[in-house]
Amino acid sequence: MLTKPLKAVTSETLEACGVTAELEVAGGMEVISPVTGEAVASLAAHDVAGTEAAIALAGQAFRTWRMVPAPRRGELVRLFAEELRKSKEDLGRMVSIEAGKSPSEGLGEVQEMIDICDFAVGLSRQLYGLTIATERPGHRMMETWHPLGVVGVITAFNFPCAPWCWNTALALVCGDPVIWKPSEKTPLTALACQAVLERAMARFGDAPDGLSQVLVGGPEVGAALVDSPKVALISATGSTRMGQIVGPKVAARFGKCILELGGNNAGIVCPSADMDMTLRAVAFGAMGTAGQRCTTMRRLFVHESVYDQIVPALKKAYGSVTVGNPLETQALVGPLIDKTAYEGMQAALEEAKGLGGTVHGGEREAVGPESAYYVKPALVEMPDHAGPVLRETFAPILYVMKYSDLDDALEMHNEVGGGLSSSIFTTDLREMEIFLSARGSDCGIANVNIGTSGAEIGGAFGGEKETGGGRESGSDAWRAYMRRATNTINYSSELPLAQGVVFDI
Ligand code: UN1
Repeated sequence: MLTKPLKAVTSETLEACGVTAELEVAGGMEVISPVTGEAVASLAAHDVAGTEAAIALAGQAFRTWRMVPAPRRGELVRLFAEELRKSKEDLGRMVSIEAGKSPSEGLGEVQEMIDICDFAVGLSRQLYGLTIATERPGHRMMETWHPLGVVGVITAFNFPCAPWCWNTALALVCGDPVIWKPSEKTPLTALACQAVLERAMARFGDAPDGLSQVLVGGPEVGAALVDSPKVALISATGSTRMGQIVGPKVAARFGKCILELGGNNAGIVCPSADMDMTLRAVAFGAMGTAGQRCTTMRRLFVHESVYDQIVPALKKAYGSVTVGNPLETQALVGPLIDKTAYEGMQAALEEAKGLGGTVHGGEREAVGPESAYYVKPALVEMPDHAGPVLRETFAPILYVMKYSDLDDALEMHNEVGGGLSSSIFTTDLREMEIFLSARGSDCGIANVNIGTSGAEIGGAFGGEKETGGGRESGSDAWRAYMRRATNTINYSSELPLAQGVVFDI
């Protein structure tokens, strides 16, 4: 329970993290909490000149940091993980204040940061290249991975800190400085994370200035990062529309890009599915984080033989889910980020109705002030895979469709633009393997008997098609933050040319 005004809680939380920025700048950038719809801070924003200065400073930091041995760079990330553990409660609360997440989901996001730091510490001793057989006698061929350069990280409001950390923890061990442009909706969490990282840097001792910087500002700041040839890699999370702007700009200057964009994630419920487990997985996947994860489940294909079993149970779950203030109640579903999100949701529901959809829920809930947007999650039974079902609406809407043949379900499943996450619910080995096979799900994440959201950091995170193709976090995603050099060394006293070429002078 909160006894203080949200503004006071916000500044106390930031102070506990070590943020020293002025929070009441006259005419500054207003930060609105979706919990109440009120402004909790007003921040001084960076401009293009400030962005260029930050890029120059990061360039300097790169010259030093790239020469620090990777395991020593890992030590900084280890200290960061320690500091994150100390500030977990405060950072989790900041996420709840700024993004409206339930306490458990706010803390869960901070846990993802801790997890990727732990992963990156181990990785700092495992930045391996291959040795490769050479056709020339007395030669050795190998590849070396070197630090890449300045990394620009652009993040979205819905995950205000974890995606930054997936990038930053890896970038730091890989030898790269990071400049972070957080969403204009969630800059406070960014300042808090930066303050926590600065505590780790102070303990580390000799981290160069500008190794990690945060730029609070609008689209012009993001554009300056994207356009700068001095930023070697842009890692951007956000809408497909944003990716369509960022991708070509970075490509035009031959920069590197990791794009983690929209998804239109689906589940397939097969006749043999464990119904109780499926129900719980779908409920979390579709309603968790108020439908505002890029991995949120948005479409559900249900086999006709179990439709009358699962859909009534889902309706019941949707009817009973608690919606409310994430800071003051135990509600499972918090607010939408803003009015625009609410209007987008209502427009999609109207469109679905026009196409013969039956909408359960979706209405605004009077559980907060007029300026906050709390909604009951919507379950929509659709006669066809059409209209708004084919696109991502960043709100808690789950479209349910009946299927009779798994091949048809797969066809519809892969018909959309997004290619992020997917699930099949089955206990049939054949169905499971088909879903995971080359003719199955075309997504970057394909799950069995779990929902589409809540991925662990150990796997590579990202997706295909309009999701942008980038991979962050675990597996070998680290390679995107380094450059590869192929080295051939001649330790003989001859000079045999490759491919048998003769050139005697
Ligand atoms: C996002 O919504 O941008 O898989 C990221 C998940 C989280 C990450 C979501 N680990 O739901």
